Amino acid sequence: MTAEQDALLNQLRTICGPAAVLTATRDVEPYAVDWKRSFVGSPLCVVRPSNTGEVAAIVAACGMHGASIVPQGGNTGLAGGATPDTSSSQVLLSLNRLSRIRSLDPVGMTVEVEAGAILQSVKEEAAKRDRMLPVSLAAEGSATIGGIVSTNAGGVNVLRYGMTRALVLGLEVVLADGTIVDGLRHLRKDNAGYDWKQLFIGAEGTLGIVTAAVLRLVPTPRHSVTAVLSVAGVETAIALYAKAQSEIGDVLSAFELISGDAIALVEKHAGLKRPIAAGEWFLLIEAGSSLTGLEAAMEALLAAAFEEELALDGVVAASHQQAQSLWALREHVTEAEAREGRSLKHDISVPLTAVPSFLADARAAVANVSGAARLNVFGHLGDGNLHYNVLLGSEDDPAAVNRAVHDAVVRHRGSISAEHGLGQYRVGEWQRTKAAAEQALAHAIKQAIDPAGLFNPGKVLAAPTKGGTA
Ligand code: 2HG
Ligand code: ZN
Repeated sequence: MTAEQDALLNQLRTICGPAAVLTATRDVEPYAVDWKRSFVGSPLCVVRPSNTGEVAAIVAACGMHGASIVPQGGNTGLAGGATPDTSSSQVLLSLNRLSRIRSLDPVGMTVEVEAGAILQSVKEEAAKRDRMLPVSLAAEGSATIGGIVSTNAGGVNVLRYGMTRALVLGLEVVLADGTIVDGLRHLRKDNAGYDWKQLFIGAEGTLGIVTAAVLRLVPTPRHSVTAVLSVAGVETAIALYAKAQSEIGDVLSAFELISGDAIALVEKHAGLKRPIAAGEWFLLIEAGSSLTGLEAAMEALLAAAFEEELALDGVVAASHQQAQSLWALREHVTEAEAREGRSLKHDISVPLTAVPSFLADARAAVANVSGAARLNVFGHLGDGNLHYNVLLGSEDDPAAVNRAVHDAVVRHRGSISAEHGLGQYRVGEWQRTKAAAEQALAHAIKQAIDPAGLFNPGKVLAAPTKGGTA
């Protein structure tokens, strides 16, 4: 350890108290590895401030001593955005102790909450006041507000409520020089100048530290209904989606796609059983409303789907418990995939109507570069967002498979990261596939806000190449 690093550690201990600065290997390890154990880092220390003032002082101290900062919330990300590098020189800033719900207004329908608050606990607080924070993720028991804002998290209800960005009304952030910017306004309408908070949403901690947010709440739907259908092909799934939009579009809250192979993995590893006869694809459809009559509307949709031979089989949940067990099939796919073996994640989106041709194109492209790869495809069909995951054979080259899938995405004018972000995992592919002018814009923003590269270096942005940015 250098004398400069030693001086920094002492300063951090003075700012937050010695107990909030972790350096012992066993204390640091849980923060240094992502949950899937795909990324392993080694920070100088983990620092756990308890308020925004301490965060600001930490940032200023790190700036002074030239130590870069990796912010972390619940450590549930899938792109390595919150994992430090292996240089043993970065400060891992855990926001977990900033976990207060500062206020909750059920009439104005807003909540002001600190970055380290767990998504599920904020949802539970809102539910007590008959309000809902409509971000639904399998990881919501650990994911934090700062994390979902910083990654612009998606989830299964984006179809109705939008990505996290659509819910953020105000932010408090700490800038690279330690300035605290208080933008915690509870306003639905605010056109007084540039909407700077948008820059920090989805920036994955590369521009500043989000310490608190004001989020929009919605009324809790009093009634909800869940159905699972099986269909023969993805074209049929899309036809069914269009029909669902026409019939129940204003109450539709999820329209998820799960391949028959993914369901088979869930049956194998999670011990769950498919509730209906198999097709090539399964659809999980949910609707919610404060008005009654949802069940009848969903039954009518299913009846029409059978009549028009769009669906092979289907079931509408008869109880809340049954709805939960239908959702369990979907929620266990990630875990089942991890248990099956080495997998390569692709979080892609294409225009909805391009999904069938993307699937055919990507399948051929993957087969071309790999002998033994198997596909595990599922996702948020209504959003055009597929988790096009590939279970690799022992001889398969992950980089070649990555490129094959992403090239198919580019051919369909899609995105190589729909909801998980770039983190460190997709930086190289971002650099390879993103237009030069867009990369230049991203670097100009970084340069303007964090010129010394203090925040989360190596994430989101690749270093500019000589003489240009692409
Ligand atoms: C989901 O939709 C998550 O369940 C995880 O975004 C996706 O495991 C994945 O690839
Ligand atoms: Zn997802």
